[in-house]
Amino acid sequence: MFKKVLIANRGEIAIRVIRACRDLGLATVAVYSDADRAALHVRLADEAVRLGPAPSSESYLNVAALVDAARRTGADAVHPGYGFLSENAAFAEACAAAGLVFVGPPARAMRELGEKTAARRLAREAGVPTTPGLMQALEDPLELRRQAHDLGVPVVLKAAAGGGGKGMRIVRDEAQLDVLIRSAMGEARGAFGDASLYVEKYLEPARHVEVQFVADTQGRVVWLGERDCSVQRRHQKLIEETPGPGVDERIREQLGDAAVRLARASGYVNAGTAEFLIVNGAFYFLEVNARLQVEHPVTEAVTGIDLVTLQLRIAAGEPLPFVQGDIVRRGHAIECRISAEDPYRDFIPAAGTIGFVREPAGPGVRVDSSLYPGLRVPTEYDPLLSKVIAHGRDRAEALSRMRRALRETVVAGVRTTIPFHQFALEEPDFIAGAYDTDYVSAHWPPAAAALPPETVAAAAIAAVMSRRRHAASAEPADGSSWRRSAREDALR
Ligand code: MV4
Repeated sequence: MFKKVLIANRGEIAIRVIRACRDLGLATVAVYSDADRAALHVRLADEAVRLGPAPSSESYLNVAALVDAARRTGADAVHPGYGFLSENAAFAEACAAAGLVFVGPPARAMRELGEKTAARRLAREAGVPTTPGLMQALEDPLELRRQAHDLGVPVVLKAAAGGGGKGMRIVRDEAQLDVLIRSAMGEARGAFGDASLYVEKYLEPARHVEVQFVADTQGRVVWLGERDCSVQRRHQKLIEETPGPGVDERIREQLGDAAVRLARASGYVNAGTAEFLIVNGAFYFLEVNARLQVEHPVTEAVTGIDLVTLQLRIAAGEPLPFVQGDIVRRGHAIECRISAEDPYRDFIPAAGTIGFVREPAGPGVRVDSSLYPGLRVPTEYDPLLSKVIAHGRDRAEALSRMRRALRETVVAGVRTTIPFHQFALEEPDFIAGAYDTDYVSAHWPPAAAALPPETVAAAAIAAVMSRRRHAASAEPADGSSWRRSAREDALR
């Protein structure tokens, strides 16, 4: 086992990794940008190294600065968390070249799975059903149009170098194809430096289900159950749970088997996730995420396995401490992501300084959080602040504990996704487990009558206060640019 781990990330996941290192007796090195000087992960690590200015490109994506920080502090391993450089094969190689163990899959596996049509070809060769569509990335908009036309709308355009919905466009009307191809290519070029796209038949309504797997350096692969992640907005997940409400034992075994075959076919080592769509009892492979995922705690809750210490042990060359037959999944777990987004304004990122914070606790409740009073929520990064995870003997108990946890939670100073979660946990379709990828657009925002009165009151107070602030500053005297009324705000 190594002695000192550099955590190439920020926020709640950096804290999660620091905790795992502590549990293993490993020293920790945090890194931070100028926007994160006062962040919790910096204070919780043994040491911290400044990377650079706030923009990710100059800090958390700065490979040279990260490798240099590891060298200067004598770290012998690097944990990338999720996002940032976690699926970047060049970063894994740069770590290896500097004599650092990268806590993640081999660069070769990352590269193959990162090119999403290569991953689709790999799935096909491994006998895993994929969504109908292209098996080769295209850079020519005319060729893309022809292929999309042949598939027939609805289709979805996806960035070949992307994943997770970035650069993704759903095309329901062929007349919009050209415009959407252009905008998807632009977004893909901007986000990944690669404009190439592929096109798939758009399947709906579907459940979005992913399978957690772990693989060691000795070639053993074990799957640890699935997570339903259908509740998303702007391709950001809001709620995840395990087991998936619509997943029966037969399809669960098939999904697990498919995930293991994908892991073996790609030469995977460490923790990974295979994403699928389930439509009418049939499943289709989407992509493999070659990293730890945000929602890993729900799998930890039902399996009792600490995935982050396991990642570190695997990276150190230790064999998996269990075989498939040892895996017992107990009860049900659900996660609500608390992000600095305004659920009443289409989940646009919200800015602010955290005032009062109260985070929940008690039986069956876990919180992975980067919150503290006085935190200035940076707008440069992902808006995730905290994750609340509830575990129970069955789904009803997990949901009940989540309701209790959300009632206890207070995050003052910034709009958060909490009102959405409180809504969903009381909403009949969600309670029945009868939801799919259309859930958020079909149910949110609800009519004001369906909102809890305290939510309407809070929105009204917030609107009045923000109007007062604006009135005292630079608003035109005729009030022409004043904000919507409190009631309109509440209704949105
Ligand atoms: C799809 C799909 C339907 N058909 N692909 C979203 C992120 C990602 N990794 C894959 N995603 C999807 N890919 C095909 N061919 C549906 C989703 C999807 C989704 C789409 C719209 C709104 C919410 C969604 C939630 C989960 C998955």
